[in-house]
Amino acid sequence: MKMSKRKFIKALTLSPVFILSACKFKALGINNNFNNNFLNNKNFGGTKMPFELPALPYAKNALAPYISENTINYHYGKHHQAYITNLNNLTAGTELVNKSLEEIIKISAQDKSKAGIFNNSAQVWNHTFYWHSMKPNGGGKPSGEVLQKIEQDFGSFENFVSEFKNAGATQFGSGWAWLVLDSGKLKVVKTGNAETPLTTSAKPLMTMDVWEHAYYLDFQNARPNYIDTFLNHLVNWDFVAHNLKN
Ligand code: MN3
Repeated sequence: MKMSKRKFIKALTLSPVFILSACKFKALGINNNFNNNFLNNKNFGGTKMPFELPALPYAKNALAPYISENTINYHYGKHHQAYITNLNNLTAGTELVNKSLEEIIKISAQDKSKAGIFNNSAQVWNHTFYWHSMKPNGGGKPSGEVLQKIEQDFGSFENFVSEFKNAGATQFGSGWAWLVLDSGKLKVVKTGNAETPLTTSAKPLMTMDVWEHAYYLDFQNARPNYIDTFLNHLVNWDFVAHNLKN
């Protein structure tokens, strides 16, 4: 489990060359290869500070009309970037220099004096994970092993949908809804603010940002419409399948 998270962290920044080859895979319709190559690629850095805003796995307008380019410009370009800038500023010259993002999250989670570092490092990780939890033409019912596992652990896909919707809708204020693997079983959990399952025994499989900045420009205050849209049109089940296996 530790290795797979590390692999993911190593995938936080994409080289332009890799984006091109990823697009080629996508054009060929080899989505699984695309994901595996992306997530397993160890040849790019970004695991240690100064951290950089990782490339999006799709164009900024690729999730439209469900999530607009305008939302991505603010959410990715401003909010995600701000967490990265804050994290670099807060850790510069401290003992956390040269720690990986995941190490910084785990260390700062246990130290109340490092709350600012925790909030920003976890938000960097959570957002990168969120961008990968979506894809153009995503959503709907998964197939294969993911569907089988969901039906096994939730009773039915409809039960999963209902639990996930409920988690997103009832997270009071800002936070996240997650599909995680905990002791071999799929579970839906919600976390407040920057909290992340990374600091628990559960392995994150996909996440949905329910901070207002994730949906306000496109859905105003209608969080339930955003949640429905996420489930029906955006979830990247290939990413879930990959995380489940690795
Ligand atoms: Mn956000």
